[in-house]
Amino acid sequence: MEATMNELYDGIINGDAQEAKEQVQSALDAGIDPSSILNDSMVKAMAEVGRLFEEGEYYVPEMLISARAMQSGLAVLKPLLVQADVKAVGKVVAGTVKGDLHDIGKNLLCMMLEGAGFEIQDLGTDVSPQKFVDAVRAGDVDIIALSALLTTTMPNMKATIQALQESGLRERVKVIIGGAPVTPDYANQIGADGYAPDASRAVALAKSLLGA
Ligand code: B1M
Repeated sequence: MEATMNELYDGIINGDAQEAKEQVQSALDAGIDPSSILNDSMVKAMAEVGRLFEEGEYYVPEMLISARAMQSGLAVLKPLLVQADVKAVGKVVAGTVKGDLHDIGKNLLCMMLEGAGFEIQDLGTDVSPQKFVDAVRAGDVDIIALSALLTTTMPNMKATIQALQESGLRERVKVIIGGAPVTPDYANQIGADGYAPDASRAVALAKSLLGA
């Protein structure tokens, strides 16, 4: 069990997508809980990749291939995080804000929300405030979920909330925010309805905002 989790961790750090996929499957076959596979091995591996980048041992290409390995492991986990038989609790429009290309946390968020019965419209990465506004105007959206991984792109969360206000749509939706540099204080400061430190707590937050 321990060996599989270590090999998965190493597979992601080494950017070996095939290994990551196989080790997620082995861990599942060994009966390890999907959330433990995710949090105790995969998410930790990505944090280590970040550390290696900070120390100058990894460069952008290494971060990118680790991200690909992470995504290929997540694809194996997805069916277990997403159950098809839960009834719709509300609609969430999710995206990583303008200027920001990090999508692993946002994808995880979408998977978990979907697993909890939310309808998801994923706008992807580098999403402009106007695109969020257009999505709210177009449909029955209950929650806007904004992700940012860079301190330089966090201000685009504020810009998105401002754009919703200027379009007269702010009262129609709840706005939740998250991502590594984001804090509860920042959420208060920019007038978001809530902050969550990880994807599973974002699900609890989304449910509580809708009274579900
Ligand atoms: Co980038 N990167 N990156 N990167 N990258 C970070 C974020 C960084 C912390 C690395 C470091 O220096 N230690 C640093 C940011 C520093 C800062 O601003 N404070 C950084 C940098 C500097 C950069 C570039 C500028 C590098 C360069 O070009 N010189 C560049 C920017 C590109 C851009 O976006 N414009 C860049 C590029 C990239 C890659 C493209 C190579 C790749 C991303 C690939 C992809 O996403 N498809 C990448 C990666 C992989 C990382 C690290 C290593 C890992 C991120 C990750 O996927 N983590 C990251 C280091 C780190 O985070 N420690 C780093 C795993 C994921 C599950 O966690 O996304 O945090 P995370 O999501 C978490 C929570 O944050 C939360 O839930 C998840 C857990 O359940 N969460 C939410 C996220 N969104 C949420 C929304 C919510 C609620 C919770 O509600 C709405």
